[in-house]
Amino acid sequence: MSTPADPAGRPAWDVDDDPAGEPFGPGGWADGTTGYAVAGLLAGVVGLLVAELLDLVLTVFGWPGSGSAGRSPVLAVGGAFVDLTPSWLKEWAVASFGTGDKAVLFVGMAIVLLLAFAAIGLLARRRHTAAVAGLGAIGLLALLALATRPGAAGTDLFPTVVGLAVAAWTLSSVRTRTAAQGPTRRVTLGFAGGTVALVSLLLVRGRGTLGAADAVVSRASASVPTGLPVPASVGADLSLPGVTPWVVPNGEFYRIDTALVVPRLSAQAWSLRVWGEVEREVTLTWAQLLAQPLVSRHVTLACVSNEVGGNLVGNALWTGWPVRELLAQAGPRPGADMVLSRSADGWTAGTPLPVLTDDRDALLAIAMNGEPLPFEHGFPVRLVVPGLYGYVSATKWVTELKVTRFAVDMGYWTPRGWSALGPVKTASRIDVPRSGVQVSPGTVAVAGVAWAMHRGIRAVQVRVDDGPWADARLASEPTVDSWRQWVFDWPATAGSHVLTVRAQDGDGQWQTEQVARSDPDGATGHHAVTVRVA
Ligand SMILES: Nc1nc2c(c(=O)[nH]1)N[C@H]1C(S)=C(S)[C@@H](COP(=O)(O)O)O[C@H]1N2
Ligand SMILES: [Mo]
Repeated sequence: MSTPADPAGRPAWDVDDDPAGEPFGPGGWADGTTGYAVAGLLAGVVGLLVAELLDLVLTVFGWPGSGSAGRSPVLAVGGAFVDLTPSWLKEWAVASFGTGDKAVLFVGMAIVLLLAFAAIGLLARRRHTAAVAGLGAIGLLALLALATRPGAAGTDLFPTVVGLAVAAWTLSSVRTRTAAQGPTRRVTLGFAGGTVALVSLLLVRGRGTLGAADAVVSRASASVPTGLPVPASVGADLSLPGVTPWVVPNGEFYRIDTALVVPRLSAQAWSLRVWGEVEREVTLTWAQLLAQPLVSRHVTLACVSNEVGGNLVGNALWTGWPVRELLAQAGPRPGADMVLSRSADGWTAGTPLPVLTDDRDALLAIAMNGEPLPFEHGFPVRLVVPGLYGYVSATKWVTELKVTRFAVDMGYWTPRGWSALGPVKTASRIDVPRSGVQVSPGTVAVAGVAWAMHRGIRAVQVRVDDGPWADARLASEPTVDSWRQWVFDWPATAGSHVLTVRAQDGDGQWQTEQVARSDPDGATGHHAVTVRVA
């Protein structure tokens, strides 16, 4: 391969047809190419920094943006990307990164943006207008994302417009200076400093505490009513080492949502509007909710994206008010068959009306394991509905219940390739021994959890290799709305063995061995682990 080169040995794409304008000699870190790339990076980063800083300053001074991403161009583009993600990509992201999927999204966005800024800088070397147009295109995308966030207002665009102007100005002035004198040391330092400042700013914003001091105070001072009867759970936890505890502590509970920044609402400012096909619209405030007769219930939440053997499932003690009482006050009209619940950040779930009004105690929950809901899990109020996957029921930061019909409305995930109805499928999981480990011959406790929320678990069986199914011993089942622990004493013999588990629900149905992926309505198949006995 031969690259046409000029006398200085530069590749063709780097040859300046106007040598008088070439500021740098060939080679060295600060040759023309690097200098212009860094100029583009500086312009982009400074523009973003200005926009994000403006948003933050306005928020801290009590004027938060109105859209779900506030006025942050980074969060708006990230949020739009999440909303536009096809279900296979979402599946892959959740399967590969779990709750870390958001960090991966931001790192990916950063790489794409930095490459684009560098390319714009290189473009600026020859064609300044094209470079500015490139900046404009990126800015336009950000503005589009901002304008289409749920709840967005025109004023949300202001910081990004300012940032865009600053980016264009920076690019022009740095370019002129680069052409005149060449040294890019200050520019590089400026870019490095700007990047550090931008990342710190986004981290602070991402934690969501700045500008939400009232929410933090509100949660810290929110007290869960004491003296409520805690439902009995004797014998539900076998306390076997390595088995997920029957009640999962808040800090270990799985988290799944589309929120790039956890919404931080103040309970005092919160209200829930019930409207749509109802006799009377009702608005419930925090104080009114606390004055209701609250109950505590153990309920297991499961994510439809959970793979066979996966851990996007957990059991907690939820305290709240049965939502059927609130719906009864509003009076659903005949013909209504769905409640579209909406969160403060515009996410929605479509839940069958009968599931919310029957005797199963679907809750407007205010507490999780005796504490006010953690922000990540929906403070101040969320829905918890026994028997349904979270994506059709468990709305966190809930602010609205629209009584409607499946024929009229759809929850967030339905147009994205997920089923409108999401009853939990019967499943079982082996927690110990873990797949791939080595155990000693003799009696080995094979144990785990099984779940079929609101139907309950009647039996669990374990199979060794191709042997017969054998009954596992079941822990007690304080409620059919929670998962159930099980243990099987396995007389392990030397060699490599495959252990498989299956569960039967309270209706007598065995979980299917048919392998299905999680979209559109939940994964199926038997969980199996391979262990070596030696
Ligand atoms: N506001 C809001 N609520 C939401 C979601 C969301 O994206 N936004 N995701 C749902 C999904 S898919 C699941 S599985 C559960 C998870 O609840 P957790 O994060 O408290 O475990 O929340 C549900 N509630
Ligand atoms: Mo989910």
